[in-house]
Amino acid sequence: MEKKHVLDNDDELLERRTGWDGQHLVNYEGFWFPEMFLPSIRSSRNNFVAKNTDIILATVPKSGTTWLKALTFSVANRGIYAVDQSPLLKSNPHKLVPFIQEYIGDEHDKLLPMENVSDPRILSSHVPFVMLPYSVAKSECKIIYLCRNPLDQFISLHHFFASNKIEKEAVPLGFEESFDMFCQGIIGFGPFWEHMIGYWNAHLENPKKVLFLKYEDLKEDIVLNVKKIAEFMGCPFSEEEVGKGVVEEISKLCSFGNLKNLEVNKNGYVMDGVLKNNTFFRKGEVGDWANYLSSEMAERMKKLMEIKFEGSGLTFKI
Ligand code: PAP
Repeated sequence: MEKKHVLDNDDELLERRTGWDGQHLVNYEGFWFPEMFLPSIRSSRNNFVAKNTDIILATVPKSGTTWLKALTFSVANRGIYAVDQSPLLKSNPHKLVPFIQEYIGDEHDKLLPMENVSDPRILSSHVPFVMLPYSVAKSECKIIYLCRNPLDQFISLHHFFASNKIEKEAVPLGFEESFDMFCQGIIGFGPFWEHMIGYWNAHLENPKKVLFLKYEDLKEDIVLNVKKIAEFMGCPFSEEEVGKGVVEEISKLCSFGNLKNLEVNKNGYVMDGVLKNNTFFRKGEVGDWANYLSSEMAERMKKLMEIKFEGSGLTFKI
């Protein structure tokens, strides 16, 4: 993918690797980032000014970002758009809730105008907790974090990279080598365990600031979780809304089956024409990993999770 790299001189010293799909990764403050995004991530870290009313969606890639964007957008705007008039019917959720770096990037980025975003602003990011814009910690804005069991996350990533071919000329590594890199934590925004534990600890420290959600829980009971999200966002559903079935309507609007089958999501691209809309809607299931990973690979991951999450209290339904 073509994008100007604007790195400082000292950045020459940073450790670099080629990701399994050919993307250039760079290690910055202990995390791996796609090199093309690092300048804008650092720029937004310094320059983004959070408002107290902002809602920041933070996710490990492929853990349900698109779903969370659709849900929070619908919850926040339910007084403005009836479900059958929702902008989600005409726009991919990533268009409605862009990443912070799409507004505040580096000087070479084509930026979206921040002044057009109405309050409460819903913005998103894949960066680890420690790399969030500095103003986020200083303001009263809230963070909704969503993650997913790493086995399914890996399978989802694997398909996403194969379908999008972000580095057109690269020959991707094989499945087992890719899995090995993932287990070593060498993946954009990884290691996944550091990413999850960073937000998990932030949530434990201040649950009013950071809501911690898991994809598997949303799949198990979306209505309960949509209510939880609305409460956390400061706009709980009234008894009247609950009685009218608004929570169920929003859940259905944002469901995998509904979004996947919309014309807008079957066609077109996001992120400057690089990522196909339809690649954000593949299977949407828990446990698809069992169709791809050998029992040895699954065992390796389960052991890794045991070690990395030990004592944290963080567990996943797989
Ligand atoms: P991103 O982080 O690059 O934006 P993200 O949306 O987190 O991607 O991940 C896509 C995954 O969420 C896909 O999972 P799969 O590969 O295992 O199928 C996609 O199918 C799933 N997904 C997208 N929308 C929904 C939804 N509305 N409900 C449930 N799962 C969804």
